[in-house]
Amino acid sequence: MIQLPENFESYADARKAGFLRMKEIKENGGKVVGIFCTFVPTELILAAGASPVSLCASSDEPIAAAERDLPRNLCPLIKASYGFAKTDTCPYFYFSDFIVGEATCDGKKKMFELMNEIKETYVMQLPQNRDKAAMKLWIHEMVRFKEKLESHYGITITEEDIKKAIDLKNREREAMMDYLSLGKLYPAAISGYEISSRLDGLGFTFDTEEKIRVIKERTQEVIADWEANKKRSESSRPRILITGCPNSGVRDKIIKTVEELGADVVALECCNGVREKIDPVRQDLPVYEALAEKYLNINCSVMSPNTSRIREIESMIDEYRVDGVIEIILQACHTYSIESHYVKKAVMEKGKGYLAIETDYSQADKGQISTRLEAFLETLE
Ligand code: BJ8
Repeated sequence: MIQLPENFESYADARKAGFLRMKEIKENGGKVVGIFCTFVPTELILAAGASPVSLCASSDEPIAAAERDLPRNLCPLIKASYGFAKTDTCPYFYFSDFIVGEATCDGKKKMFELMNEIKETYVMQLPQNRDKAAMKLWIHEMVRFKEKLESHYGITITEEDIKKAIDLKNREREAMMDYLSLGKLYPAAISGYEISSRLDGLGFTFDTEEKIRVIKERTQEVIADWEANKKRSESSRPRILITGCPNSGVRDKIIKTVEELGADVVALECCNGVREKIDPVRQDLPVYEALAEKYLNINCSVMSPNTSRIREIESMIDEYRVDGVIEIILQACHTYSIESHYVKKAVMEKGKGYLAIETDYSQADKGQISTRLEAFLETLE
């Protein structure tokens, strides 16, 4: 019999529903692996017959509890993720069989040591550049993670299982890229707020085929609507690219406000945008090599150097007809904060507007951010 947390009765209805849904999945034999980052090769989790679920937290609710163990001056994503684990208030953490972390930034890496005291947290040792030695290590980490899944579940994962999972995930990426590419349409066909919320929400749908179906259906709907209405207007709304740290916890404060102030968020160079989805896993290479190559090429600022991210932003500015770039930096995120130097330089050289916003998950700076966004958008008109 699977138990609910002790303080379950005190939870709000939506959270109770999340717990009950997960409990049912587990009671029906579902396997769930909690993940934090796009560097985790979800193909291997699927090949083990399990479902990956993202635990990257976006609420400030558990931060006070986290700050009893972690420094206050730390990224809110790390504090919130740990806080949910510590307070047993996230159904996905609670019901995960184990957690997979990865050695990305220092804060996350060290937080995983503390998290491991709450629930088993397996850490993949991500190399931080893309040379031959890094590739060799990362291939080894792919095999080691496959072996971890095998020993945890007492199963054997075959290359055939992995190939099938690669095919499935590539189809999911293609569907999501088509959806994200709606931002290339002019005038804008869809709100960036919708794109980013929908993609985050789909992280909690465990059936990948269902995810693909839902996202394709919405893409077709948006195209049909745009075709029917496009002659309506030449849009004068500035077109914005969002880049930087994961934005789920600050989406309302920034992306929604930008759109309410009269601009269109058309491009998302971030982890709930194109960053992980842009490259498929090659199907003409041995599976571990193919997975290692794909995941090592993710343009996260923890990689050094990370010039491919800057090149990607430059080409997205052209493809999505972008007027201005807004970079989101979560408080105390050193890697994105330092890399913003190169982002700003590249954007300015293309003659576009650039604004960096450093923030956390609180609402304290909401008014100030809104004023800065308004002033920035005026410069783009
Ligand atoms: S692939 S962006 S999800 S590491 S946790 S680096 S914000 S200080 S989240 Fe990330 Fe993976 Fe990269 Fe994406 Fe900064 Fe905070 Fe670290 Fe962060």
